[in-house]
Amino acid sequence: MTRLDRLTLTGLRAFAHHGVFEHERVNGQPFVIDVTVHLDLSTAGASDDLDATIHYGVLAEEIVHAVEHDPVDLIETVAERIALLVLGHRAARIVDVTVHKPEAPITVPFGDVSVAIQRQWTRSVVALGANLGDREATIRQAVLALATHPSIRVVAASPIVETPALRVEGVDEEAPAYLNAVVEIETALPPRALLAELHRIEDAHGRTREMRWGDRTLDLDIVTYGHERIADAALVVPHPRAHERAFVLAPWAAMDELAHLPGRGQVVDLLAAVVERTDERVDPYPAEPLA
Ligand code: A4P
Ligand code: MG
Repeated sequence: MTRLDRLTLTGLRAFAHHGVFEHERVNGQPFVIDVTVHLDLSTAGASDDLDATIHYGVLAEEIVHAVEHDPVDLIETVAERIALLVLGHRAARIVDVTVHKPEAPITVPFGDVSVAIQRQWTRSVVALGANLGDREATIRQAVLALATHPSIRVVAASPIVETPALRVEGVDEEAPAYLNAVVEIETALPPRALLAELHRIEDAHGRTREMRWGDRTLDLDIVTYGHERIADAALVVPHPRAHERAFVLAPWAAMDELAHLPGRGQVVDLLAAVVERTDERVDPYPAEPLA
């Protein structure tokens, strides 16, 4: 990671209609915002070039505009919105956002109430699979949908491979074969928001869910999210089966021979173990590079 410096805006004032009470939505109230952007300012300092940093005047206006539109219930939601906006600036790596609501409807005397969040661009590996429809076109469109999302950047993409369908009962040579690939992304979205975005892209490609490990037009899985370990009802990261699947490990190793799966080891070693143990085939698939 390059050195990180800081650009700070404090006490930004906005008038908005956020809140759970009807009178808050009708009358509005003041909100005060503090933002610290962590970024590398050395190039701007050496070159005196505004394009190498973030224009604080423009940023301040963008933040106030974002706060003053589209009322929501929670200042948490407002903070999340501001964080995504700030991280949309190319130079920003990490952002601290505090949203104060000094006139919040609290029935006892108080000085201030606020929430503070930190968000950052995080590396993540996403696996793609398709065994119905125009598989290659679907995978390409999914990568494009990721690449054009304002809070996602595609850093690297694997070759596309062709693999026999793995069912709950084992490899099924009779089922339509899969095309699989993985991409490495950077995202400003927190893990659950990233998952929601992947589901949205799956749904846009006609994904249905009739049976576990059943045929599908598109499957998008989060394999890793930074070094984070997550295990709740909706999301398990690293993906609990990635370490034992040739259709994830083979394209991943081809994309990045030094890749590491947190808690499991080097991807090339995991792949060698799977090849040794199973009859899962991974065939090259002739296609233009994904990214
Ligand atoms: N979920 C939990 N953790 C994650 C995560 N890290 N990434 C939850 C994505 N989703 C995650 O997934 C079911 C639920 O898992 C989601 O609602 C999400 O909240 P799903 O996509 O609806 O269903 P699924 O994919 O059938 O389930 P599952 O168990 O995740 O399947 P897998 O393990 O992804 O396997 N054979 C070949 N050759 N190639 C393939 O790509 N894929 C599968 C699916 C089976 N056989 C295959 C392939
Ligand atoms: Mg899935």
